[in-house]
Amino acid sequence: MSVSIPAELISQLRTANHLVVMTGAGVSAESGVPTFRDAQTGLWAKYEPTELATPQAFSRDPKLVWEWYVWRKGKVEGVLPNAGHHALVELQKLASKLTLITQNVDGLHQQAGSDSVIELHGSIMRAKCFEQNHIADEWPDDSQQQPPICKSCGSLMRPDVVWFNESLPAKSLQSAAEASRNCDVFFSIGTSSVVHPAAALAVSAAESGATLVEINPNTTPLTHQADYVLQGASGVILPAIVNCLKKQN
Ligand code: BV8
Repeated sequence: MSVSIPAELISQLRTANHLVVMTGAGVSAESGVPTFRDAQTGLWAKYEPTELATPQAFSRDPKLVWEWYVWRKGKVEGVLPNAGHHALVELQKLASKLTLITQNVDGLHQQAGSDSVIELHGSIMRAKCFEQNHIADEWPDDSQQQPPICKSCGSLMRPDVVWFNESLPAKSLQSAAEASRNCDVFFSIGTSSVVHPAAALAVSAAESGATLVEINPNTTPLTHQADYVLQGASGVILPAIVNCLKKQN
């Protein structure tokens, strides 16, 4: 499937000093990971993700929320990064500087080989305890009790992700905000651009003078503000951008 990338975008990318890429669940869709707002399947069909991904839901029914994450973690284990993830690794090599920020919790950017990924919403591959944030060295055995108990303090274990109504990791958000204010081109890829404060980063970049590029098969609240709207799948568009950059001028 041939994709045409605007020549002026390619020339901007060639001369850019700093690219920022922010990804959402859409980048993992082509790996077979359901996006965050995809219809939940089976047992989970009757729940809204935003109702389960909260500390209140966990306090109300820790077993239900724990089991939802074990189900989602199972969906991610065994899937592979797709052409979009790999193209971002290539882009990081071609660019003078590229800061990769993700809202995803699936670890697929790291698995593809991207380094220093800023995970704004944590990782479903890690667990920590609810009371004191003790991070577990490995995913805790929950055969005896769901959720399992923290070995350090005895409180309940939970996934190391940022729930709604929880603050994002301060250092990650600060690095992401700093990069967004100081970049030449900001890519918003595979995100519905409705979750804050992540969604505000693209606007901050645009307000700081960056060229804004959106890659998404659908429109989002950001689309009207983007300088380039590349409507399509990231697994197709990102490799096309890398191929254009690899061609000599
Ligand atoms: C906070 C981890 C302070 C958990 C997640 C300002 C305005 C409005 C609301 C707020 C605001 N400030 C704060 C809020 C409240 C809230 C919020 O944003 N609510 C929204 C929903 C209205 N934000 C928070 O609570 C944040 N915390 O602000 O703290 C605070 C402190 C104390 C007390 C109160 C406040 C925390 C937000 C983080 C929540 N955690 N994830 C988990 O995963 O279980 S967010 C969750 O949504 C995922 O991380 C996901 O990544 C993220 C965003 O979703 P997307 O990635 O965009 O995925 P989605 O499915 O929506 O869209 C996929 C897109 O891909 C689509 O556009 C689709 O078209 C596209 N696509 C599909 N296929 C492809 C594709 N694109 C490219 N290629 C393809 N092939």
